[in-house]
Amino acid sequence: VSDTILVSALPFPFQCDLSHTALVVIDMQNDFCCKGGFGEALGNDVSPAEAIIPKVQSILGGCRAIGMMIIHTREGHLPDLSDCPESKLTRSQVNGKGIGDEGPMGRILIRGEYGHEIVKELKPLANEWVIDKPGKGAFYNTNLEQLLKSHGIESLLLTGVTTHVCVHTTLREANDRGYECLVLEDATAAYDFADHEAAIRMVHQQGAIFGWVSDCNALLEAIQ
Ligand code: TIU
Repeated sequence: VSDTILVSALPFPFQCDLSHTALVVIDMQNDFCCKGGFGEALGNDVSPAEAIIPKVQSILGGCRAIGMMIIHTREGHLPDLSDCPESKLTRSQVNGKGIGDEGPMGRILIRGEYGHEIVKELKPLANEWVIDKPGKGAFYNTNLEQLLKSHGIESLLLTGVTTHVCVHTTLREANDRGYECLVLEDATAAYDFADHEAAIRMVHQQGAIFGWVSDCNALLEAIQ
């Protein structure tokens, strides 16, 4: 079955077959989207991440309605930190607090803690996939590639936070593996808008060097 759509995008329209496309919602966790989490511990204002929750919600709704494969990712570590490189642990320490330390939402970036959970508005449904990743990219030390291959996925719709860190790393890893990626500009965010803007430009420059950029309205219009 071919269910090809064309989405208005930069640098030119994005084409995909919906039956071979997955929505990826990256790291929409309390730790990154709410006050008191890892994002704030690193010295950021997390409000831009919080602000995209309704946008991601609308995309989730649209993709759920057509039965698209949905994958949520979470950045985080085992309670004993055995999957966290010393380098990451050391550089997560800003103002005396970092990964594994007690924060207002439990131990920062630790699996099982409240801060590590996906925000309640975007809670994964039982039939959706959740990828726990120790790195910024969703492919490193996870079974994501195997999951995509076994479901015949060729194209990815990317949403979540932060645009220049985990979204970009995942995008680059996916692009190198041959996936066609569409980033939804208004369903992604960085703590500093300049980082978001630059990251978005880097996606579609040089003839879609990493992929395409579109927005929620254009995607919803194309899939409805
Ligand atoms: N710090 C920052 O911008 N992001 C992260 O550490 N992780 C994600 O982007 N998820």
